[in-house]
Amino acid sequence: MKALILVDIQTDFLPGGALAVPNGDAIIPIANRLQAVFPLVVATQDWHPVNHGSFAANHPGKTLFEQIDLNGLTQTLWPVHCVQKTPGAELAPGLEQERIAKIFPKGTDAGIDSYSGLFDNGHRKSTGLGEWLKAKGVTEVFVCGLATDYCVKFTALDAAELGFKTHFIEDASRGVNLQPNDVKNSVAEMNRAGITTVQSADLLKS
Ligand code: VGL
Ligand code: ZN
Repeated sequence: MKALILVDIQTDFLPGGALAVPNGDAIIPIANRLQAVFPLVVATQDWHPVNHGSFAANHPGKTLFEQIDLNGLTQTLWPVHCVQKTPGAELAPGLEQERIAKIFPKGTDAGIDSYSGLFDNGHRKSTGLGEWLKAKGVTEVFVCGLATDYCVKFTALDAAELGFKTHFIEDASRGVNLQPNDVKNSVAEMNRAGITTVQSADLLKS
């Protein structure tokens, strides 16, 4: 069975949000159309406590987008975003949610970030998404959302590593590009890991 994984399509990642992804809102109508052609749809939700270690504000003297060591892992410092129970952490208001079977929160532990929707950045704990998909009989996943160069990429890489046939839906994703080629390099990295790049039109035409 095939599943669609909607990664972090949340208010804080949309234009005007705390960690806005350029043109992030452009993916919402595409994500809505895609949901109709999948038998199973799941979503991930960046869901940080206010004291999260990925927030620059929690490291006095450090600046935004600087890299630090956080409990043994390299961590980019982000603006405060997707704080649990705040409006910015909600799934985007325009995203249809009736067909989302389950939402998997991630980044809930203050001491470690979780770009992937499957495991934290140290691969120490599972979110349960991989096990849940396997229990449903899913063998093939299609990943899209925000942001291509962080949470989408790491979700797709982990899914491929778990043995799912994995696809990246390019036009249903947008990236941050802290460095100008980050998105391009991320797509290449996914492709090298055996993840195929597809466009929404390829999935919607059949
Ligand atoms: C994300 C940076 C920090 C993402 C989440 O969803 O791609 N990026 N937290
Ligand atoms: Zn985050």
